[in-house]
Amino acid sequence: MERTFVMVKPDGVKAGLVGECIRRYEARGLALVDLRLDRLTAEIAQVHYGEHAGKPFFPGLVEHVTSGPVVLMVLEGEGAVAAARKTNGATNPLDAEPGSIRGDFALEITANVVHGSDSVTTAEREIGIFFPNLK
Ligand SMILES: Nc1nc2c(ncn2[C@@H]2O[C@H](COP(=O)(O)OP(=O)(O)OP(=O)(O)O)[C@@H](O)[C@H]2O)c(=O)[nH]1
Ligand SMILES: [Mg+2]
Repeated sequence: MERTFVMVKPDGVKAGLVGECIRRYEARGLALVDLRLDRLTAEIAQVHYGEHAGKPFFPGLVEHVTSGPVVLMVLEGEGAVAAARKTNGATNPLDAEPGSIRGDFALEITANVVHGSDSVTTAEREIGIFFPNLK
C-alpha cells in the first residue's frame, strides 16, 4: 500500500485547519499511519526543502515553516501520493480549484496550508526525515 508524507504548515495550524485537513484525507479513504505536532528547526526545514535551495523563495519558505507549530503525518492508501496532492490543490492557491484545501482556504503561495510529497521516492525520503522509526 502506498504511503505519503503530509505537513500542515504554520499558517494552517494557526487558522485552525488541522482537523479540516485530516477530515478531508480520511474522508477520501487515506488512513493515518502516524501523526505529530512539532516545530521544525531551520536545519530540518532546509533538508526537507533541499530541492529548492538557491531559489529566490527558499529563505522565505524556510522562515515560514519554522515560524510556528506544524502537524506532520504519514498517510496510506491506494495512490496516496497523488490523492493527497489532489486534495491539497495546486501549489499557488490562486490556481487551486475550489474544493481543494488550497482552493478553499488560501491565497498566498508560501502560506498555502499544506505540503504533500510529490512522488513515492520523495515520500520515502520525507518519511525517513520526520518518522525515522516508521518501517
Ligand atoms: N514564493 C514562492 N513560493 C514558492 C514558489 N514555488 C514554490 N513555492 C513554495 O515552496 C513550496 C514547495 O514548492 P514545490 O515543491 O514546487 O510545490 P509542490 O510540490 O506543488 O507543493 P508542496 O506540497 O508544498 O511541496 C510550495 O508549497 C510553496 O509554498 C514560488 O514560485 N514562489
Ligand atoms: Mg513539493
